Amino acid sequence: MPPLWTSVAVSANPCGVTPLRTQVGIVGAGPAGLMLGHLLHLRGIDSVIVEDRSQEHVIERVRAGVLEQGTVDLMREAGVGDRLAREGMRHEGIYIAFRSDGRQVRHRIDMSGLTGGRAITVYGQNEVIKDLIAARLATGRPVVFEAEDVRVSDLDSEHPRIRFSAGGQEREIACDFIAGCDGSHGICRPAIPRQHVTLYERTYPFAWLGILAKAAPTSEELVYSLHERGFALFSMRSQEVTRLYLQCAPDEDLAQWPDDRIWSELRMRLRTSDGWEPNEGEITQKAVTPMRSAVAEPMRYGRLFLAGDAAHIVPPTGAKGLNLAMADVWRLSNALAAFYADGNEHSLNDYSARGLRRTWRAQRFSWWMTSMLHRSDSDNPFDHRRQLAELEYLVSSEAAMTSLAENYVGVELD
Ligand code: RFL
Ligand code: PHB
Repeated sequence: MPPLWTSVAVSANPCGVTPLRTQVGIVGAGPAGLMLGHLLHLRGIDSVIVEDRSQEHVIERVRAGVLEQGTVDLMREAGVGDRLAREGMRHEGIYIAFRSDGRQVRHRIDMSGLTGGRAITVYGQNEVIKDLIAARLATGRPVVFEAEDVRVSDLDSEHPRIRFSAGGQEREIACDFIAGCDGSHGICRPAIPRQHVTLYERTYPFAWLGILAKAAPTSEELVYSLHERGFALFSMRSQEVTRLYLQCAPDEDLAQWPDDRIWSELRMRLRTSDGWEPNEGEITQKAVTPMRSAVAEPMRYGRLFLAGDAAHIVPPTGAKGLNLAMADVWRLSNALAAFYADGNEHSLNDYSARGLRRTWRAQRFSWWMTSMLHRSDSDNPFDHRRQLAELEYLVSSEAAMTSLAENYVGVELD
């Protein structure tokens, strides 16, 4: 039988720290950790979320913008989709721009038409986080921000533990399970003994310089552009805020990028022959994001389950990271619910294999989008011609556009 949950403290351990008990200890309050806590709450399963940064920091971090249909549906069904329904911007197509017959041309891919009506929604990750924190606080279930020195142990026992200090006091939580939702630089994956996990990795020889600007978007849909000076992406956050990215060097020094230089480079890379270009405005945020692919196999060790960026990183060109994180925690919450219902471990045992199938599909797509749309110093003129030929084929073949569209809007949660 699964162990019974008790909210009272159990006996002190030899170190003198009185452990709390929970069913699922969650490390990390990003989209994965917060959504998992919420989905478990809906199933009546208790959790404690332990996050090492402040609540403000977690909310302010500027990241993803594109939610797949499955993520939007999941948020709605979980009761955290009201603001998303009101403020999210549904996009039924994207543009791909590249040089064709001597001109930079934008081509629309009708994603909804090619996928039986599926679409993506543009809604900032900050907004997702705000909605999930509000939902967590409303449940009264615990979430600890600014936890220091977070550690996990006893992962292959029936009671894995999370330890940390808060307010100068050492804390310990005895759990039935731990969910490692602590992102790519967290402590959970490194806590798995080396011989029990394999990391498959690839780094790219470029990065993205991303900005947020107070400027009304000039296109209703995203524009992914390959220019001879490198990749650029036009996106948005609202009717007043544009989000833009430029391919840059992985060690790019932001000090070398005053606002004028950023706008001039964006204009050059994004302007198309029909006269389209982004509006300019005050830049309110600038950051460089390195590009990396990584997959940890398996996504489980004993009673530790990895979810989201803790298990896999994708380059942002495919807009898949947050969506993969949501798919992981949906699957994990279902598996934990099945376990607590009747002790059935089948879905828990299947969690990693099913997650890895989805992850590798997203890895392939993200790698393909990245290599098709970026310039690399090691490329020669042959590679440039091949890239353009690939793009020409993409926008002239319904089969090729359908392949992009069905991967971009995302496959159903499975
Ligand atoms: P997160 O968001 O990194 O959250 C992990 C949380 O764990 C905390 N943490 C710890 N807590 C306790 N103890 C420790 N020792 C800890 N170490 C870390 C962290 O502070 C943090 O709060 O991972 P999660 O939840 O798996 O979510 C993943 C997503 O954040 C990520 O995949 C996306 O942002 C990726 N991504 C995109 N994904 C999309 O699906 N669509 C997009 O359009 C998209 N665009 C993007 C992106 C990522 C970007 N950057 C900056 C990497 C655009 C960019 C520029
Ligand atoms: C974003 O709006 O931040 C965004 C959009 C598309 C991507 C990545 C990021 O592929």
